Amino acid sequence: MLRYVSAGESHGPALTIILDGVPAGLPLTTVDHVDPWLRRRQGGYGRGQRMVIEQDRAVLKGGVRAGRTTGAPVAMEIVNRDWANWHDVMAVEPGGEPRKRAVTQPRPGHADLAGGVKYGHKDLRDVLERASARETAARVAAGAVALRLLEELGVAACARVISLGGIDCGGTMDWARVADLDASPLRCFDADAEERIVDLIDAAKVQGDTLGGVVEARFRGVPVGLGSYVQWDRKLDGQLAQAVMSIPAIKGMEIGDGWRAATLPGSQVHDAIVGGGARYDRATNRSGGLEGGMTNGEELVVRAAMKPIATLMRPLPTVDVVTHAPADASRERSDVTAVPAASIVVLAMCALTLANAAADKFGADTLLEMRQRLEAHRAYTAAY
Ligand code: EPS
Repeated sequence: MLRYVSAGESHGPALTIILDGVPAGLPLTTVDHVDPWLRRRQGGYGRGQRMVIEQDRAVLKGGVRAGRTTGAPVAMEIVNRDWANWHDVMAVEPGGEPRKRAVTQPRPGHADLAGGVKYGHKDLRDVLERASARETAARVAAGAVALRLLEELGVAACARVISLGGIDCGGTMDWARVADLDASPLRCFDADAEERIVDLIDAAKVQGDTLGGVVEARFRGVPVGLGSYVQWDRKLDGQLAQAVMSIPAIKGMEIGDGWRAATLPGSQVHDAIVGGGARYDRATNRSGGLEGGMTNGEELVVRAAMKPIATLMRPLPTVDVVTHAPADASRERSDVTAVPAASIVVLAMCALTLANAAADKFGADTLLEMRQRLEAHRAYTAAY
């Protein structure tokens, strides 16, 4: 089993990542395999000042020797460069009361109020520092290791933006152009729509507002039979939903045609099985590569809806948790939109889920054993 946990605050010294269950023998360096994903997460038009300060890099702290995983937990750290500006506010030592830069005016839509009530904080910074989407950098570092493992198993991945601020920019999926997405300010294939969206983001910034959108993660080369139908918590669609819905600001997710499928008759929703002679193909891939909670060998297509970021420069009404007087919600430095970044985070979380399912099916102590089992599975599938 692949298990991921993280720790660390947005303006604390660092984010700490532990990934347990990575097989031994996986070639892994942060420079080649993790940092490029961290860079992608930092990018995208509409990001705020924080992304100017940070140049996220992962430092391996355990589980790797001489560029190969050992089978021990993989530990990584991402230093927060902004920590240098927050020492006095975020110091771990006792003292420092009254606290500097205390937050008492909870932002609607953020974890502030419910988190303050739940953990008994009146300085809501104790909540927002961990609830901050900064934590998604840790997810991406862990996801990058999962992507590395999936790559070794012959799985290719792509993250892109489908719409932003209500403007569609999906265009046609094109695996040959996946590298171009890194050069696109919005990680999309439609350059015309992109220009209009950039204008929309500029306008939202002037208005002190924020924008959401829809992102997509795709995987191809996924073996048949990851996940299972036999028990509710082994269904891969359910596991993907947990992984994706846990990302800050994600409010919906779908697999394949998803919500649209609910509006169509069954004949236009399901994918005809074609072929012959132990060869099974699909005429379409409306199910997005998942049937009965299992991968079916088609491309896995997951989409997620991100709401606009809750920190508004023109804030919504709130109530101060100390004075109990009506107030404007607190303003923290933030992004106008982080939808392109969210595509990378969704990809990372799906990769962790898929890698876990692969470890479950082909599970082994070493990458070599895992590949041998995958090869045997491919031979069996081809003759089924
Ligand atoms: C983020 C870091 C944060 C925010 C943003 C995403 O840094 P700071 O609070 O210092 O500006 O820019 O977080 C949020 C929008 C949020 O609501 O938490 C990051 O690393 O992605």
